[in-house]
Amino acid sequence: LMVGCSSGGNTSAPAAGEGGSGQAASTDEQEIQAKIGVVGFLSGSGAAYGEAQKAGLELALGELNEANKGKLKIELKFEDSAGEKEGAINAVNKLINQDNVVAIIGPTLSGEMFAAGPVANEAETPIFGISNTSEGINDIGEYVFRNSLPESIAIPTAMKAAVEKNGLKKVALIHASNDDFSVNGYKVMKATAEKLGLEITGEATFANGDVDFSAQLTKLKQTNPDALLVSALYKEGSMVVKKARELGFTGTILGGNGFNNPKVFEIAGPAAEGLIVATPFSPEKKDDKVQAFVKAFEAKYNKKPDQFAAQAYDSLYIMSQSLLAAGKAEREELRGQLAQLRDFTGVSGKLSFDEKRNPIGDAVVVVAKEGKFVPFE
Ligand code: MET
Repeated sequence: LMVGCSSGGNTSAPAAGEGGSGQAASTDEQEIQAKIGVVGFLSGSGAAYGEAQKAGLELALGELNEANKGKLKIELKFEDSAGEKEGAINAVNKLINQDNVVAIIGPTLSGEMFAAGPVANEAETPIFGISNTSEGINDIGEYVFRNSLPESIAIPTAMKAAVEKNGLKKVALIHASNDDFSVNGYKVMKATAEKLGLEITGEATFANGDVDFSAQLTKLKQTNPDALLVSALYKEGSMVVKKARELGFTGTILGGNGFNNPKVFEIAGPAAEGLIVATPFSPEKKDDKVQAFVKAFEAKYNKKPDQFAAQAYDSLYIMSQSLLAAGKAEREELRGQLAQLRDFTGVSGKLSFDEKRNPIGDAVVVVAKEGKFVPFE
């Protein structure tokens, strides 16, 4: 295993782990140099998730390096996993062994974290999920953290609201069977439907990469549900929504975390109207911190941030706070500080962490209206 020690290798600060004693000079006043790796779904069918995350991280990076001048300088090293387990494993290995990062943010998908998290955990390097919403992420090991609200909190919130306001009694479920996140979301949807006493009229699956959903949706429509519950990533999920409307389904459509990206409106077009999802972040929230973030994000990127940008932004603030508390950029000390996090208020809301480092927080329910998500009320 590599030494659990890191400082920016290409800065003027003494670089640990590159020969010599590996010890940074211990002048109290010295600026901490922290190199953090990021593994994101930056190309391929879910690239908009990774792009949003990169944008949120880079905005936070600029703000933090300015605010912490003389105390802490963070450098981010981005790696593209293309949403593939293999890609995530390779990226994590490279960041840990070649780039000698102090911690890793990402990867984007829960399935990628299930594959690459154990690698980081084994190498005793903190790895911090910013969008992994499946059950079981933190069970990978004690070096694994996340600030993303699990589906088990978000989906029931959305379903309860939809049942109350739209009077649902019968639901049909469809999900991507080859994606860990989509499978977990489907399980939560099914368990919640049972708990709420809803009748399940039918179920269907598809695979990521599919483009034709007519057979499944025709069959589900014939079971006459009040609502269609969709657990998928944005690309396939948006095509499912579009097709369901084309086939004449007029009931409620409710989706999981995968739909929290503006790509939904590009792909589904007007068919997105009425789509219900839960999210821990809404750029419309009347909160000073949220509005300051939205303003800074719009100034830099000329668009509004989505949930993925917000959680990415918050994660770097958590890293910065923990690195400053640790007083050095070392993996073990950083892990210790991250593990002590009990609550954190960021732009994606107030989070508490349970004894397994799982975030607990509130989701807001939003509905698609004229090309954007607005509060469902
Ligand atoms: N929430 C997803 C997951 O946990 C990733 C981002 S959007 C679908 O895999």
